[in-house]
Amino acid sequence: MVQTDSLTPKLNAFDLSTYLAERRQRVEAALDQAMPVRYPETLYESMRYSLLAGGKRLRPILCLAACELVGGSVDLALPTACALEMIHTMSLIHDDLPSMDNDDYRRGRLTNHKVYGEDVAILAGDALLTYAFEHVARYTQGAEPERVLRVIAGLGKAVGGEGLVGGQIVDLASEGNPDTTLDTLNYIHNHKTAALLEIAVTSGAILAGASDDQVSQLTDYAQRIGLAFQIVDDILDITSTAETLGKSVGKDITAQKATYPSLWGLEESRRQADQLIELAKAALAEFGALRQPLLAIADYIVARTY
Ligand code: GRG
Repeated sequence: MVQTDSLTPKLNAFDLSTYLAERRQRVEAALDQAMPVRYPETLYESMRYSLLAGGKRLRPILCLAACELVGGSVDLALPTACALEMIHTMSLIHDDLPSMDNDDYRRGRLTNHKVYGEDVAILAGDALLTYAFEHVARYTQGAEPERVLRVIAGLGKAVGGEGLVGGQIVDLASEGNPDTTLDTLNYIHNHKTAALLEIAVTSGAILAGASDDQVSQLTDYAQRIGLAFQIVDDILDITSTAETLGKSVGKDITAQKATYPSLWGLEESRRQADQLIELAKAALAEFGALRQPLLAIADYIVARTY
């Protein structure tokens, strides 16, 4: 048991689905406003096609929750929250390309390159990625410039060779290799999945003026939910359906990809994910009642069905 303090009844009463629905709405509206169609229209239509295609909006919601946890406002972190979703969407567009995972469906609709062609999809990803940085720099208001710089540096690290790109290249190199080790699998997903979740959480806190100790506790929280998120993703690829996930299923087995279930089996994978979530929640022990959303989101990550 992690939650044994006097806050437990209040924390249990937290209504996560209302919270997520309200936050999603706020993020959707901000994304819609941030990315109007302009010339050259095909590019912007392609960017909006994927950016406004739904999705859980987990990264922006985590960013806003971490900002509020440390005493900041939603408005303070909203540009960074939008930038995180732009970066995440870019990574999905590029991940789905024929030269990467070669997927036809994402978020319940045809992938970007299936609709706009590979050339436009690559450029839409590039434009989303670069605009994300511009958006943070141009529209963040009320934060000390040094904090904004830290956020921009952190976003760059999370995307590049020490983040998404590093994880993706090791993932591609491991495809079809039956000897992929747990260390390699952890490397892939700490970079491909956990790195962006980590900067999502820490960026919100940094903007609100979190201390080094607080950032370090939130980093522990984010790395643990990040790995748990990926373990659940691997499980759902086996146990769920394309209709529920809005993307192809069973691809990991077809591509002979090492996954957590392929190394541990389904039951042990679930146990490991649960254990990581308990450790993630424990990392927030020193925060007060405002940690409710982050605790509930951690539970949601292992309970999710899509
Ligand atoms: C070009 C800079 C650059 C990077 C691209 C393609 C790539 C490098 C990295 C792949 C990263 C990737 C797609 C990781 C998978 C992360 C993951 C678990 C995605 C699913 O996230 P959800 O479930 O999706 O939050 P929704 O649709 O709900 O947002």
